[in-house]
Amino acid sequence: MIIIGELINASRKAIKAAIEAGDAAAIQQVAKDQAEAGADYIDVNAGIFVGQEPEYLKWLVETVQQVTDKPCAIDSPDPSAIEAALAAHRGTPMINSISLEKDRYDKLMPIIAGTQMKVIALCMSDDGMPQTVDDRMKIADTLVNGLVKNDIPVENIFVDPLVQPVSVDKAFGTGFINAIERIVAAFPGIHTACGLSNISYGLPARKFMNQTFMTMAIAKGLDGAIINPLDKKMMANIIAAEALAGRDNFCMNYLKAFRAGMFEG
Ligand code: THG
Repeated sequence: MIIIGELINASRKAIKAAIEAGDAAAIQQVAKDQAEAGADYIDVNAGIFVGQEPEYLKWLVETVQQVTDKPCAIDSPDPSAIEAALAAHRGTPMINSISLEKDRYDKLMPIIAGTQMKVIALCMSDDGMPQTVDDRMKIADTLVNGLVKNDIPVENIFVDPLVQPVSVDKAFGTGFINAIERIVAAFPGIHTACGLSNISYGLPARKFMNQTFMTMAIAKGLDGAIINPLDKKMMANIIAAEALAGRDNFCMNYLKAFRAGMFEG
């Protein structure tokens, strides 16, 4: 599982305050904690700051990279904010995300074409949120073909079928899970990703719902997720589910995690 740490997001109170105060140490602590807990990428999102998003996103990238070698997942719907953050990024980041929304697609594609960056392809278009699995597949097909034509290797594409809250519509859980199964079958070598905790929005005991949903998604082939890596039960659950799904030769990762004490407490 490719873990993208979700915690440096300005929609969270402490992060918003740290950005406004220019408190680099506070941001850096959250970056270090997530890297140590097993994050492969550190998501950075300054989306609530309309007008200042490019400047703040760039600052977040610089600030995070001063304390960790883990690359960032640059999280914005605005191609100019992504471009500003990219200019500051060392190494190979993840772009979060491109979608089929015309303006976003047309502006972002030339920035990423021919590069080795990882790219999240979000199943969203100008027609709004996809409703059915077929809607998602249609968008995914157009996005993946467009990215490959622009010399993004299929192994660097992470399709995100969009997790929506199961409290809003009981079909949203299975809709997502079935889309993962179809995407993995349709595009050999592709990766998948999602903002997993959207599933539990509006419900109590969110961590419990998130952990269980993760297990269901792993069974269908999910191999990337934007999550809270400080949730120890979630991290242990991922290790166990991947072994059970046949993605851990001789349960080596599972045994290693056990020896490291991941299943205690
Ligand atoms: N797809 C893609 N990118 C995304 C999303 C997606 N980026 C944004 C969002 N959705 C995913 N990021 C978050 C970040 C924080 C939270 C949820 C989704 C969140 N955090 C808890 C809080 O602030 O209270 C803390 C988590 C915890 O303690 O367990 O809710 O769908 N491509």
